Amino acid sequence: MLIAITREVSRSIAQCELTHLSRVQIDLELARTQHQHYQQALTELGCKVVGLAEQPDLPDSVFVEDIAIVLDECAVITRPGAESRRPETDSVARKLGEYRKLGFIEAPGTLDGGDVLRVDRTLYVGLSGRSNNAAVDQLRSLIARYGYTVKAVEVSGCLHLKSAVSQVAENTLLVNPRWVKAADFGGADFGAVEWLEIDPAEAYAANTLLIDKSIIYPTSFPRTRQRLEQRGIPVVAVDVSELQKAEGAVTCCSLVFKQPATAA
Ligand code: CIR
Repeated sequence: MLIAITREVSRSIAQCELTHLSRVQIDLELARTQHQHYQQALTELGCKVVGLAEQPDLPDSVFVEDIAIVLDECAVITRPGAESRRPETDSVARKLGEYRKLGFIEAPGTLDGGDVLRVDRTLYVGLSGRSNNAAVDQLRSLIARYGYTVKAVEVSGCLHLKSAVSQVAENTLLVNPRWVKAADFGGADFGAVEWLEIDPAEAYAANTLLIDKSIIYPTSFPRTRQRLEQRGIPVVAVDVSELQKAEGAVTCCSLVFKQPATAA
């Protein structure tokens, strides 16, 4: 059983952080409807959705991915790079504490979960505007005991590492080659992983949420979707236009992890 932690879209989402996008009006009701459809997609793919209460004063709190890294053995609560997002951690930590032992990133470390791409036992961490080397070192020392390798990689031109690269199948990564370098992901620990490039006309198309063998994927990238389907990757398409205006995507709206076998 997979658990997917989500959080209702905040009524203050119009005041969200924006780094690479200009502010445009967000339709709150539509954002909430789209978020419900996203949660339905998670349910259809076998997740039990655990919804956290809305945080009316925290505009970006729907983007729960940034607040934790959840592994089978533990969860690490981040210290988000944007100061406005740091109060989001308390309630996520309380919920995750029901499922995992917790570790914490501390100052001067800053880390957003959107910068962490796990492939098997390797965690790639994007050194974006949100995540720094101090956090990489802390993350490494928190999880090395479980046999994970933590590797910092350069990312430029986008908000997070997973804006530029995400996993779409056991052995395939979807990538925007303008924002990350394939060579950074090489090495013996990376085995025979293949790169699939996005359609160049769809810069934001590299973020997908892999659940088992299917991906949840925005409707707004039809060209890249065609590339994915040609590879035989099952796509569950969701319209997330309003969350995209807040610089969100599909990985960022959930924390998906295995329920421990011993949990009720
Ligand atoms: C932010 O700038 O923090 C939010 N407006 C968007 C966060 C999106 N998070 C993600 O893709 N992991």
